Amino acid sequence: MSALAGSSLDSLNQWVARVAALTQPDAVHWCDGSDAENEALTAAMQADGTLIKLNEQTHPGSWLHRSDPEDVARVEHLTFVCTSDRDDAGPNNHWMAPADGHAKMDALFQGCMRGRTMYVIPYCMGPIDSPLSRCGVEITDSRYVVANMRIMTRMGAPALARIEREGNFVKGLHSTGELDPDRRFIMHFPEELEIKSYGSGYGGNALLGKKCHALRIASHQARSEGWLAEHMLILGLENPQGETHYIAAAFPSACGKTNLAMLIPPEGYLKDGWKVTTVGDDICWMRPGSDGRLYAINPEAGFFGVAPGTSKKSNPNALASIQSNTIFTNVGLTADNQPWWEGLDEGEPVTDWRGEPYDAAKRPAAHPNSRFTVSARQCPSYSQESENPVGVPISAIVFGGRRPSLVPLVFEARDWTHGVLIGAAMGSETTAAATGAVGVMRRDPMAMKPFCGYNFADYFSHWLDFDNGRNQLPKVFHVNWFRRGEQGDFLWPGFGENLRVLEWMIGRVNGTAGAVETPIGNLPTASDLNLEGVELSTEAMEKLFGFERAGWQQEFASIGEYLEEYGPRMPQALKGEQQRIAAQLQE
Ligand code: GTP
Ligand code: SPV
Ligand code: MN
Repeated sequence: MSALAGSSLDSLNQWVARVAALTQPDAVHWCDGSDAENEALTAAMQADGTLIKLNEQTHPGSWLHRSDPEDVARVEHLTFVCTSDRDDAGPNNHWMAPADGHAKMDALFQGCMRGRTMYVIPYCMGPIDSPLSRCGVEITDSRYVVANMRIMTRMGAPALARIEREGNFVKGLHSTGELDPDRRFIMHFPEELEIKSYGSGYGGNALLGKKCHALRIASHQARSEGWLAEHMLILGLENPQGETHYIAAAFPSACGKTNLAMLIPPEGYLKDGWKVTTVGDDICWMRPGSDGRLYAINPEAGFFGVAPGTSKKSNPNALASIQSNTIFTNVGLTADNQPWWEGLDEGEPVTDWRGEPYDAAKRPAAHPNSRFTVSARQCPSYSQESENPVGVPISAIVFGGRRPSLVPLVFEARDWTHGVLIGAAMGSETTAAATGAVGVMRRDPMAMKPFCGYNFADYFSHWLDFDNGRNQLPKVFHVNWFRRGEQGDFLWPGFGENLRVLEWMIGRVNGTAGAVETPIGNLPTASDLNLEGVELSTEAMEKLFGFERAGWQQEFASIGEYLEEYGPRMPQALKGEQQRIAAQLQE
């Protein structure tokens, strides 16, 4: 495909020309998203070792990519939001003045594509014909990025046509550069709808449609346009009466979104006719419809999922999805070239993710943040509603994190303001999805700590504003699949069994399920949930369904301190809610 002429594409053509002049590639290729293009790119990557062919009998059309060992996760300490006013980025972001950010990045990009081809990738986040969707163009010198963007977004000619019609799009410039961690930055310019990413070829650092566009830039845009861009899965839950409720859930990175989105109900539920369908597993854009309900789309077209822990037992739908046409990044290999990771439950690794002979004493076979990239359509639970330009109406919003202590299995917010506080107060243990220590507790409001493109105080205000008397807002819940016992074991079986909790939520939405009021919200008793066939110890029952007043007093003091860190910009309604609950906890 060549650059199209036409007035609305002038800005695109001019930008591409400017970038080419700066980066000096040998060639410029406009991606059309065709099969022929993908085959040519894949062949070139096989030839230069970027992709390793997997066993064609067991995994047709699938590939292994090994990234640089120093480039295996998002880099939050090198991620910046560049707004004219520092306070607009907020204490939740690293900030640089836009002019300084551009200067820093342009110096890195200077001549960086010499000897390489520059790829221009037009893409659409969301169904091509949806008013909720937004377009972008990523320029990159990485063929691996092109191949992943082709799976993760609606990439190529139809997106370019929409950009031509609409005129505006997000500009993303990416180069793998030297892969030097000291020359690596992920820079966002939300006021200019622009992203510049240098020095990493990995996931959220490099596939700019994902976290950079669909969360950091989009959240900023959503605030001014009256919608929400969230780090949430979207699932459809169909009950035996054939009624479907859609649920959106925000869990931090590597805390269970993909798994919940693809849930297969336990035996008894299956027999009764319960069914879960998958609309999205990572990102959700939603906006009130004319009836006041929130309608959500998944801006993505594929899954960039965590490989370790994925098995027939834990997530059969994910495993079925990745039997063909999948790119695996940083997994191990079996003797007959099948992909392998910890928790797979079958096969034996012989080669680890760095390409060395597997030695359990040295390192795991798969990197803990190894991933699969696959089209959403390959998932057995894929929902046709993923293509609905209107989106799906959301009945419940769920927040959750990895909380080894204190936080019970599930509780319900009393109202929207309380729900926003529950989201704002979220905490979770860090995971391998970002570089840095793993297992450290931190506040991760609405699972957006690494992804909110503006000041959290303004973000919470924006959330509160949806309660305007006209909207029919979803019920809000908090879950914790990760509560541990004295022995350090998980007390709740999780995975498919999480359906029991979803059933209770829908019961609350329909007014049929019971709960007990406590200062932190409405908790089910063990008998409000269907626990038939689940073995829970006495300790598990107490910790999953109990309310620990003394611990919550401390937790609320800490939440109060956290809200204060944002100063006067933090909405009074949220601080008032925190104070009201803190006072009740003292009674
Ligand atoms: P990102 O793609 O990084 O945003 O992650 P995610 O939120 O989609 O997390 P994912 O579903 O991939 O799960 C991450 C890890 O948590 C995997 O190792 C899972 O096996 C594990 N996990 C998911 N659900 C559960 C659960 O219900 N219980 C327990 N104990 N572990 C779970
Ligand atoms: C996450 O870290 O939340 C992910 C993976 O979904 S990445 O694309 O690297 O952001
Ligand atoms: Mn994610």
